[in-house]
Amino acid sequence: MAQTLPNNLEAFWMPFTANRQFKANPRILVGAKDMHYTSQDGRQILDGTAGLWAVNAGHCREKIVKAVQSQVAEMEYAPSFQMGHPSAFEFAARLVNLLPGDLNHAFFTNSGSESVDTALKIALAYHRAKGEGSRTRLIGRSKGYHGVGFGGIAVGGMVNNRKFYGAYMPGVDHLPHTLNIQEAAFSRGQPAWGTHLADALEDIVQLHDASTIAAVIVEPVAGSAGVIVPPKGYLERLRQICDKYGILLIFDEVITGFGRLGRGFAADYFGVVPDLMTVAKGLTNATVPAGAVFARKGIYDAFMNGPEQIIELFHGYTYSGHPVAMAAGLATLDVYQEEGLFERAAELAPYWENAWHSLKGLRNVIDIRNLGLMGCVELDPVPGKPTTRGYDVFTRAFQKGVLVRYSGDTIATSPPLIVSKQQIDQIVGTVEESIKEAA
Ligand code: PXG
Repeated sequence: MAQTLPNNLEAFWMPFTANRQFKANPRILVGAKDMHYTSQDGRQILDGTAGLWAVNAGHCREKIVKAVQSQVAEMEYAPSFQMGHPSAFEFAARLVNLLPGDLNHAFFTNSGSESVDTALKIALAYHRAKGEGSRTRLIGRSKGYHGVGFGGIAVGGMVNNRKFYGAYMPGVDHLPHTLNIQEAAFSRGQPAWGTHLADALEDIVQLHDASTIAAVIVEPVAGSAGVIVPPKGYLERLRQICDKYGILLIFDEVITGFGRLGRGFAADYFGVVPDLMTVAKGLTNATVPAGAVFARKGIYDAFMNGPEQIIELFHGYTYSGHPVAMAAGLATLDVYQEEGLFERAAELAPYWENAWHSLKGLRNVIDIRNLGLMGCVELDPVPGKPTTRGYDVFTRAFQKGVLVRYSGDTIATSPPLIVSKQQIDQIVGTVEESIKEAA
């Protein structure tokens, strides 16, 4: 059903978008079902990115739509401060059942950025509650993306997300990122090179002393920076060093959570349980904005010690545990489970890997990286004009009916987990054609 384009695109200041470039040549989506968007000019666009790494069960799934419709009609909102409503407790209980280890508690937020800031605050307050208030330093990683709050950009490592915003938060150090095209280009899955990079945490401890360090936050697989897969043994080593020094390990699973790697969470996939985990996106299949932080039992318990009439954590959002988000989330979990979508992603992962790596040798392709149903192709930048080749490939693919993400000269993909092999071929084939045609 074609809809008319509003005749003025000026008022909406678009996020993470070259506004003038977009408004001169807009790409407008007006409908969505399963694996496809409908564009404003009436074309079916195969969704190679699950929206923004989020719509893991596919678009407009009937069960989720109905759950949202009925919740919004029954009780559209109820507070979670000093009040409760059943679906928030039910959703939290079902979520923690899915999680590895003793990640037994869920704190609800509205986005990945809020989840990150929440997790950092819990980490700081936890040490204080344990009588170790000197542990205030936070460690992120170069090329990390942890959303756009001041906490998230402080621990994040993407320079354009940081350099405009002053001094953000003090007391933050960064581990080196693990991308090394010279050593590990075209690795299938986890690269063999780079485990030693985790030892940089030891160096930071030697510099500042463990007694000053609260937490380390990393994406198990970096998404936004272009599918940077951890070297074999790297996350295990980070876990060991954190344990040795009493430092909390936070996994930011906003992208890797909910089946992206073919298991519930990256923590399951890698067999490494963090102390805190942040999620959003796939939590509600992106139907309603929502995020969460999961905490291990010992962390929650550390807060439950003072007088019972005192609020244990002075933190929360008007919309924490919003009933419509909880309804969407419960229905989303049903769909994931009834359709075995995490297992489906695991079954498709080898096919996905082969499809992407078939592009090795194509002109201008300098690396291909993949894990689970995440994949990316790194292009050699046009000399003196970084990002133009990535944009060229992205717009050509869109014209050919496939939505991919481009970030600089990296083309990234992460389809809904309901993708078929034929659709994988269409995504990869379209990217191939677009790379061949692009300057
Ligand atoms: N952590 C991670 C690991 C993320 O990927 C956030 C936190 C922030 O989530 P919110 O909900 O506040 O946006 C993210 C978000 C992209 C892209 O294509 C990635 C994200 C968002 C938009 C675009 O790289 N990730």
